Amino acid sequence: MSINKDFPLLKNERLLKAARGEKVDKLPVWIMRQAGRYLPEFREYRKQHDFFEICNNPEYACEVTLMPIRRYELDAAIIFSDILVIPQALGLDVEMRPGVGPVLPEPLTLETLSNLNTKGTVKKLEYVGQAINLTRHKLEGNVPLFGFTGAPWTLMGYMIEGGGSKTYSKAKKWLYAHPQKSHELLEILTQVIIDYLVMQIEYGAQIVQVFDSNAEYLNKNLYSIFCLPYLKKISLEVRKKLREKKLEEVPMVLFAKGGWYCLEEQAELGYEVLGVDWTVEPKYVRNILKNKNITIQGNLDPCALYSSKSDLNSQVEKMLNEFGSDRYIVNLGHGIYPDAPIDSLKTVVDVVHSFEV
Ligand code: 1CP
Repeated sequence: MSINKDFPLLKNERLLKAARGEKVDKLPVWIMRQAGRYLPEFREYRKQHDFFEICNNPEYACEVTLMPIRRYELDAAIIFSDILVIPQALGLDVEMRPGVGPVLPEPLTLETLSNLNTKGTVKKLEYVGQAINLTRHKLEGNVPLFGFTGAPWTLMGYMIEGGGSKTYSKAKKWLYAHPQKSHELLEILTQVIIDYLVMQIEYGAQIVQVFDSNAEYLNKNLYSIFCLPYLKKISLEVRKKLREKKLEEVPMVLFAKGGWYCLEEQAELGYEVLGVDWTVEPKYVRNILKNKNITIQGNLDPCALYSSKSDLNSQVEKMLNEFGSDRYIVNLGHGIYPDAPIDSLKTVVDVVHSFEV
């Protein structure tokens, strides 16, 4: 499959500038899960198409990616896909059940670990690259396009639990009882993630985010052993491979949800941007990360969108004042909920863009 690299000129560089630590005219804002069920047009589209059918078809994925961009003045698009396409490409079945979320009917076990299909995995994910390539063109340079992946530990969690979980105790059991097997799995995932991100960038992703949504179930000790080394390898190897392929480097974002217990360590992993959730105070974050050359992304509570317009206004303003406009990308502290009022997002974007930097 050929890659059309004759990309349109980027007209809004605000987000990439903030990621690189350069001055911006206005604060950049995007929203995790901005292409999702809170949008009536997305719900309508989902009536006609299965979740993974959208992911698999570059034209469908592109259409859904553009939905929030047409409706709001967001400063970035994020390609429509899911972190679970990696376990799928490794040979596990993943179903998206309405009202439940992702389900892996046959979760990974110690016995089936060696059955994972590790050959040609990224080739199987090239449809994501094609969706990225098409979308980058269709965006006409209006905003940059995010690629993304799940982090090794977060993917390991879904693969072993067979879906979302309240405790991730089955996956954590591996960490305590089977550390060698855990490392084996994390290493397999890390290798796929590296090549997957490089592929996304080659096809046109202008920035990439690593979602470690399940960091909150670990602690500093476990995160140091089972996450930090792999996250570092990902940032180093992606950049090395980009240089080897003579591709331009892009900023990398790490969002370790609930990973406040090792924020300082995250700053040493080679990511330009660190995402934080709403449970940490902006001042705490800025203080831990001062002089580290790190851009912060976050961290409005997704539930703040249920506030009245004037309350939401003041909460966003307070957050902007506390983070300050230096090296800051505005986002929620996690993905937007399906029942979020659609007007609230406009309020957030308006407050952010009228904030004096
Ligand atoms: O707009 C965007 O942000 C792009 C699309 C996107 C992204 C970045 C989707 C579409 N999923 C993701 C990432 C993703 N998927 C993460 C990391 C971010 C996060 O922590 O929220 C995770 C953990 C998943 C796994 C997943 N997929 C869940 C969570 C399950 C659980 O209990 O932990 C769910 C509910 C999904 C389904 C899903 N993915 C995306 C959408 C729009 C949906 C809703 C399903 C539907 O429309 O039927």
